[in-house]
Amino acid sequence: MQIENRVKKSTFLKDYTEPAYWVEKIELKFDLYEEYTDVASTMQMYRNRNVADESTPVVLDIRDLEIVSVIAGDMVLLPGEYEVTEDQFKLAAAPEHFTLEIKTRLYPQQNTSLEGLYKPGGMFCTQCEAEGFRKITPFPDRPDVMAAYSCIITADENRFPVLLSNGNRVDSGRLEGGRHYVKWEDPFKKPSYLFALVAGDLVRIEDTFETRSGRTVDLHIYVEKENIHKCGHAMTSLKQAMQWDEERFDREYDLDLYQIVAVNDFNAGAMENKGLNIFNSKFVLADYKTATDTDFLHIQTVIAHEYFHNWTGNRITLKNWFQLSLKEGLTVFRDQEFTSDLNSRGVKRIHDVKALRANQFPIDDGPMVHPVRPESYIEMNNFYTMTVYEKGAEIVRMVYTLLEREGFKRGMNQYFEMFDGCAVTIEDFLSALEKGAGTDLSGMMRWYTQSGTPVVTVTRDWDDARRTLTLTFEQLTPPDRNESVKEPCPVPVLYGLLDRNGNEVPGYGSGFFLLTSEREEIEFKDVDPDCIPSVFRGFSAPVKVKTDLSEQELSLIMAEDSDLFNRWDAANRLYFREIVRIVEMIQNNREPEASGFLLDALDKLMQDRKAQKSFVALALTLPEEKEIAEQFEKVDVEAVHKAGKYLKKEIAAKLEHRLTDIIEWCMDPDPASLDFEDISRRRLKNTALGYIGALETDAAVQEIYNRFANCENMTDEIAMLHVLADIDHEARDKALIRFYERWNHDPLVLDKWFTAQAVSSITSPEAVELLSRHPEFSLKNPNRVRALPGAFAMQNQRNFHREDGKGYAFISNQIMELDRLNPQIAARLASAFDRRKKYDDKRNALMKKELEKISRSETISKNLYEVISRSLE
Ligand code: HT7
Ligand code: ZN
Repeated sequence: MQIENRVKKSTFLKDYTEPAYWVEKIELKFDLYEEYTDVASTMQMYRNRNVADESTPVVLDIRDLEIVSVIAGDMVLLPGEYEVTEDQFKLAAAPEHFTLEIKTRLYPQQNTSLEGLYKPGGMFCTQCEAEGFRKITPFPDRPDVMAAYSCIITADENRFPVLLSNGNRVDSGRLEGGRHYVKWEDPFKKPSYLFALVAGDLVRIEDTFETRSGRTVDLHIYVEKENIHKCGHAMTSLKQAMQWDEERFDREYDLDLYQIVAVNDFNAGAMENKGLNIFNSKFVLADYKTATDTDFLHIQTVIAHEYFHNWTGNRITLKNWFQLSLKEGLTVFRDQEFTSDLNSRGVKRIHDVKALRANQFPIDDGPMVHPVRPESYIEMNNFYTMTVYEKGAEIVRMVYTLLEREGFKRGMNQYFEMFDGCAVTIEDFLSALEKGAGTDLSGMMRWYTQSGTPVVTVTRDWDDARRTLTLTFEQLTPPDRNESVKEPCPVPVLYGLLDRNGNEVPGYGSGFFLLTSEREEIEFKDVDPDCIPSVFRGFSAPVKVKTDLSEQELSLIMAEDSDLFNRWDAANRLYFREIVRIVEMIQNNREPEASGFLLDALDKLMQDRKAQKSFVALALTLPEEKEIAEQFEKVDVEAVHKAGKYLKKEIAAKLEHRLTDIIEWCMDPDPASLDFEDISRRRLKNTALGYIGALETDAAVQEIYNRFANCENMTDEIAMLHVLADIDHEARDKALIRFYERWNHDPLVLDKWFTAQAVSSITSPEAVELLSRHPEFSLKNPNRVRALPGAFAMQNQRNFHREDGKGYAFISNQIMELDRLNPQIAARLASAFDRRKKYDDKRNALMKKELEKISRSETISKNLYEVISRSLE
């Protein structure tokens, strides 16, 4: 590759040093115009005596900045008196305390990267995490520099009546020429990544929250006029989160105003800027006609997540970006707990683990493998991963298991007390927890520093004479690019023991032990030889578990275990075994046949009227092709597809009467209700209808189409559309046309239309390419990218990996075009090639060819370079 050094430069944790100059205070002034924006920044700076003296230069970060003027102290500097390189602004030296005033001119209208200040549609907004503030003004753009901010915004009063920034609104007024201004002051010091500005013609819904100390907080959610009726659920979720954080974590909100703004063009889900959260509109806007139950639940989670950051992230922030999981892993743990407390704990756990296994485990087995606390990065934005977020949350969960609820609470209170207002490390976090809880957590740090998923193998030995069952646990983490030899991690194991009827063996109901070395044993004395261990209940550690349980034993756990997670896990393991078996039959040109034990287990499950309906829906859901692929050393794409399709159809054919009963059992939930029982009814009914659709008979298709045409909410409508989109029948086109005509005015629903086609096993690369030329498709909108090429590459196993490589070629062209507009999103899409080694030589070579083509691009961004070069390693 002929790549400039800028693109290849890594930042290392081991090189961390304190900043040479601190910023006490920064006053910002933004003059927003149609063609450009002028920014004036006045910083009160002082030297950090720990690391700097009078000869130490002042070095500020910059990116794509036009510097207009510089005043240091009261001296106007000429361009030769300061130095500007591609990524730095430098003054040769500075006094101990000084004022630095820098003016820049920005062009937000042209900023398609959606980082820094940009102009989506008719509004202005910012995204500064991780390193976007340097695209606004020169600054030590690092999380350990915490400053007091004030911000004056001026703009045309008619076009931008709403002008927002962090903190409190302290002044406003009219200016000449139809312009106006608003001044904001944030009383809390913060790092630059939490700065935010919004300007636009927006409307808001208002509410208040009374904190437990009796303060009234104003809550404002801003959206575009046409969406004003879709904010109610977001507001309810915000109030629930505020209440919950007081109750579970003793955390009260600190400002008098909490603002949320929804924008359509946004790289991620949302951003926790102090007092002014900016959200992807997908995680704010919902009504039951246009959003699914899953959308509603996601909104609740994301609103809570950003709110919880106010304490875990904003008030206590990061010493450097390597510590990202300190705020993200911890805040994901908090939002998971919130959702579990509000809905169903067992069901939430299953959803979270399913996502971790499907998306994080493969990262650990791929080229981007990294520890939860990475050692180096080229582009920080590439490290906002499932590993940092979800595996990070699993580590916090293990700590929670070790300390138990009360110990964990004491530990967290200690953390808040010790580090409020500071920028800290993961070590600081663990030591505060240890101190508060009075429990040794040494060893847990290894989970943060060592990459990879440990594999724990559990084997049984029965001693007849002693009537003793011995379980041996052995852990091994495969070597990877980060370490060739891995050390054992502390692995908490929650377990129980079932008798032959599936009842809990008394005395072993809620067992716990901590596996700390490579191999350890536990004994169950005086038990029957046919008792069955149920290990890693609730998925007590983020490991791959191998057991020697038979199909019959798994079926018993699936039917009877008191632990909902292990019931689901047993079902999932049965599916995997069955599909692997069917794949082998197909490969050996044998007629596939489903096993009696699986059909019996499902027959029983479908009749279980005591079970929670959402659980039954999850336990009836076959693993996706992408998940099945992970079971193989080398994937046979077509055989996996055929096996999955065969099994679904066979279950439907053999158990059709049970499915019909289930549909009956789940009848008539209120279409607008978000009550968990109603949501569960819809989930289970739609899962059962998915099986009916798999029969693919005219009668079945007709039934699905009729239901589709008469749906009363988006949950049912989109579920039926997905079923139809996967069937090669005239009803498919009819349904897609109908849906498009009905919903093309609503961007978030239109995304669903693109996705329903992108993930369908009968959407060819040619068809998806055609969709990418649809007038409503645009690479400029990240939601649309995720909805079409993103969904195709990540969720359409069969067609993305079509043997002729056309799927790969389509995605690589999209990546290259996208990289010129939005490198963050391009790099995300490029991770579709990360599982290359799982595929046969021909597909592997075709993927490699595309990666090489991308790598030859002269203008490649560092985001994309990092992902592609790792993939090619
Ligand atoms: N802390 C935020 C992470 C983030 C982000 C958000 C929007 C756009 C780009 C972004 N890069 C990183 C969101 C969160 O985890 O809460
Ligand atoms: Zn977060």
